[in-house]
Amino acid sequence: MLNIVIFGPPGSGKGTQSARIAKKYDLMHLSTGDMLREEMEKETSLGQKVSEFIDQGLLVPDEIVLKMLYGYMAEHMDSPGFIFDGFPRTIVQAEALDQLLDKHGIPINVVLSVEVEEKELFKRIMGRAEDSGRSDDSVEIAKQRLEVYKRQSLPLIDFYRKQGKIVAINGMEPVDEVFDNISQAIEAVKPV
Ligand code: B4P
Repeated sequence: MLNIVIFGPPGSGKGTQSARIAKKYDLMHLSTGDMLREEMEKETSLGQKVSEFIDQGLLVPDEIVLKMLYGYMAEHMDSPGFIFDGFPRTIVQAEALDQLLDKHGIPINVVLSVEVEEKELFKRIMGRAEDSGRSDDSVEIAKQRLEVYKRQSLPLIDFYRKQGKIVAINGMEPVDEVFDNISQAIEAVKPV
């Protein structure tokens, strides 16, 4: 199995690159952001609860995200691997993922840390806002999401650095070039 985590601030291109990675390496694309938005669109009771957090630019509580993710993973354990997009976003989530994968005897092969300057992040989120219809694509909420990222998600870099799994990716380049660099990083860890 090939398991990849893609990590980065909001608007860094995690979703964009994950779709390409999933296609090239035949991996199951697990985007917690997409899963949560689907619940919101279906207007389920979970969706309503989740929107209270997303609309404010806050992280959805760990227990909700973990339960949802476990459900999706359980349905797809026969896939050749996973690309975890936007997950984990907290240390609690990262520890839970390690425990779950350990139980199945499968590792995370690499954690791609996509680095993009703040000014560019805002530019991209505002560009996406034009047609995304996303309730969290506004300047105010984007600022909040960036603060939340720094406070709750950035510590994951150290967490995975200690495991020797972090590879930094320059996310400032055009999409195709970012993908070429990501592909090289994956080839270096891909089981033969
Ligand atoms: P996500 O859905 O993960 O969204 P994101 O971080 O904003 O976007 P991403 O980095 O995927 O950017 P994209 O490819 O679209 O999260 C949304 C919310 O859900 C969170 O704020 C949180 O509330 C909740 N959530 C999700 N996961 C959670 C978890 N694990 N725990 C708790 N809460 C969770 O790229 C952005 C734009 O840039 C696009 O328009 C794209 O076209 C453009 N772009 C991409 N790459 C580019 C490049 N190289 N050059 C120029 N433009 C580029």
